[in-house]
Amino acid sequence: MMKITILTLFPEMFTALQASILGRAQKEGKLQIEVVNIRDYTEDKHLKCDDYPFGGGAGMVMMAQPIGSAIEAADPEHKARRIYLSPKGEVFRQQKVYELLEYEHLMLLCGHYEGVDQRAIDLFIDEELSIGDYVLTGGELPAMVVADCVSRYVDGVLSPESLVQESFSENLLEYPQYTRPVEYRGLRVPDVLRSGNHAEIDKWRREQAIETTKKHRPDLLS
Ligand code: 4FM
Repeated sequence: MMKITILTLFPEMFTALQASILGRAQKEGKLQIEVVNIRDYTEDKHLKCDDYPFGGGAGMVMMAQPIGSAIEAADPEHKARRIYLSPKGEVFRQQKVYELLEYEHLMLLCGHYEGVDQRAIDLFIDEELSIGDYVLTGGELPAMVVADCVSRYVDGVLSPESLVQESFSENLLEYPQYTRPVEYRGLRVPDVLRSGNHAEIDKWRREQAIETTKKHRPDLLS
């Protein structure tokens, strides 16, 4: 059983994640996704969780206290791998998915505003990850991306067949797929795919995968 705890100021954003394919895995007891509202842990009488940045500048900074208290309540013995999602992190790639699968408990901290007080990161976080070079309004979508990628490999979430031939498994992008009908708006399914010759089909797919990779991701070939 894999456990993923998500710490956020916007817990409503995770209702979609609880449904869908991951919802089924949770009902079957293979996966547990726990969403924690950081605001429940503030010691401020007005429930404030952010404040102005020392040194000035735009926006607000998430306070260390509510984050620290929420993390310690959810993982008192520091058994979880504690991850902060932000554009400053190491870029999240498929290899990292396999590394994270070694942990029984993952904790994902979603940042907002102009960032998180650095002391919360220094004291409570094991690693900082970014899902890519763009700036979002918060770490909630990145946390869903990480939770979804990792959950696919949790025993019984997906069929093993769906996991064998996928992008990145051989450092190539996927070949094109077709289903019925044989002709749609003048475009026909390549004859080789209907030939029944599996050696030829494998050869065609490999060639297509190499061509797509050359065109869109030449960095993956070198
Ligand atoms: C933006 C968090 C600014 C903190 C955000 C600051 C993001 C990403 C992201 C929102 N997280 N990969 N890209 N988070 O944009 O992980 Cl200071």
